[in-house]
This record gives sequence, structure tokens and C-alpha cells, in this order.
Amino acid sequence: MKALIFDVDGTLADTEDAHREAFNDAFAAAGYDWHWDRALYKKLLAVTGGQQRIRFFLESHDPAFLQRDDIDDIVPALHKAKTASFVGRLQQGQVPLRPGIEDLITAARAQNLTIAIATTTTPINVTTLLTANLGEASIDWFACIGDGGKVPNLKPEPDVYNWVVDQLGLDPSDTLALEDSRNGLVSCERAAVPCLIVTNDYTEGQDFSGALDILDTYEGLTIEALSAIHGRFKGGI
Ligand code: XBP
Ligand code: MG
Repeated sequence: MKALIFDVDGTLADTEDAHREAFNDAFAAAGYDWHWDRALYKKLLAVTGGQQRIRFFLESHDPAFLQRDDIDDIVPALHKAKTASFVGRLQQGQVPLRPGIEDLITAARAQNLTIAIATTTTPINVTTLLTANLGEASIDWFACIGDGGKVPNLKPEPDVYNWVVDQLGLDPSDTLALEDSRNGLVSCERAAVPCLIVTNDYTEGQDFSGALDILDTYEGLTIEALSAIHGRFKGGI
């Protein structure tokens, strides 16, 4: 195991309620009476990417809205407002890291184990989450940050993991991805990256067959334990 690759949303931090509230902020500011509660959002998480998620919502909620001539302006504008709200929440310290994550990052750095990030979210969300919780310098702790701005296809497509592994110059089998969702796991499988799942409230109960292990917390997890889990990988897609 030569590198750990961290997902962001649901892995570094339980971000999804802040994302959800930020979507609701954007809808309200634009004058739409759409409101995403936790039960609805759990279903909407089937689709990655904020703009894609808004369109997915409209497919069932208001298909006619999707036919508007200005839909390709409205959705990016809503998403821009959503990102501003989400980043504000991060800057206010509303989104802490998951318990155990900072210890794991510290342990990896102490052992000179390469760490990287593979996410489908918007780039500024990642850098703001890191700086708000770990300080400005933390961005440079990661050998590379693969995000939704760097690849054409989001998870569950393999693009972001392919990009990260390529940047690291490693064989995918020499890395271990830390993920929380089925979309993340499938992205890993398609990129031949070994994957450990650590669930959260939004993702527990999803189909995680193919994961090396399924845990529900990072607390107490050591590099040695991760290495043993990585050793179960049999390789291949
Ligand atoms: C995260 C996502 C993202 C966020 C919203 O998935 O799907 O779309 O929910 O962020 P993963 P944006 O943890 O698998 O990377 O609105 O910036 O897309
Ligand atoms: Mg995730």
C-alpha cells in the first residue's frame, strides 16, 4: 500500500446536510418553492454532481421546468449560488472532519505514506473544507487533488480515480481508496482501485459488495489496519 486516496463528501466529513441546506438556500434565494428534506436528499444522492442532482430532481418533480429555453442558464446559476452558500458554511466552521480522519492523515504523514483526494465535488469545496479544518498548509499535504473540475465524467465513472492514480504514477492496486458510497465504490472498481467503505447515515444499507471491508467509523483506525485490509485485494476489474 503506497498511497491512501480519500473521497471528500461523506468521507473526510459528513458534508451532505450542509450541501442539502445550501441547495435549499439557492432555491429560496431564486424564488423557487423547492425544499429538499433528508429523505428526499437520500434518494437524490443516487446522482453525483450538484447540477446533475438538480436536473435529476426536476425530472420527477417538475419535468416541464426542464424544457424551459433558459434551463442551461438557470441550473448553473442555481449551482453557483449553492456553492457560495456551502463554502460560507464551511468557512463558518459548520462542517467538522469525521472523527478519526485527522488522526489518520497525521499518521499517514508521519509514515511518509502518500495521501491524495478523489472527489466529484466542486474544487473550492475541497480546498475550503481542508483549510477550515486543518489550516492553509494542508492543501499541500496531498500529492494531488482529483475533483469534479478535472474530469469529464463524475463517479460512478472511473475518471477521477484514473486521473489520481495517473498523477501519482502508481499502479492502482498499490493504492487504497476510502469511500462512503456505492457510487464511490463502483468508480473504484472500474478504475481497479482497492476500496474500503466507511459508511455514514446517508449511505448505510447501500450495496457494498466488492468492497474490501465495510466499517462505520474512522475512529481508532491505524495505517497498519488499513494495510491489512489492502492486503485482501485480489486485483482486476
Ligand atoms: C459527492 C457529490 C457531490 C456533492 C455536491 O460525491 O456527489 O455532488 O454531493 O457537490 P462523492 P457539488 O463523495 O462520491 O465525491 O454540488 O459541488 O457537485
Ligand atoms: Mg462520498
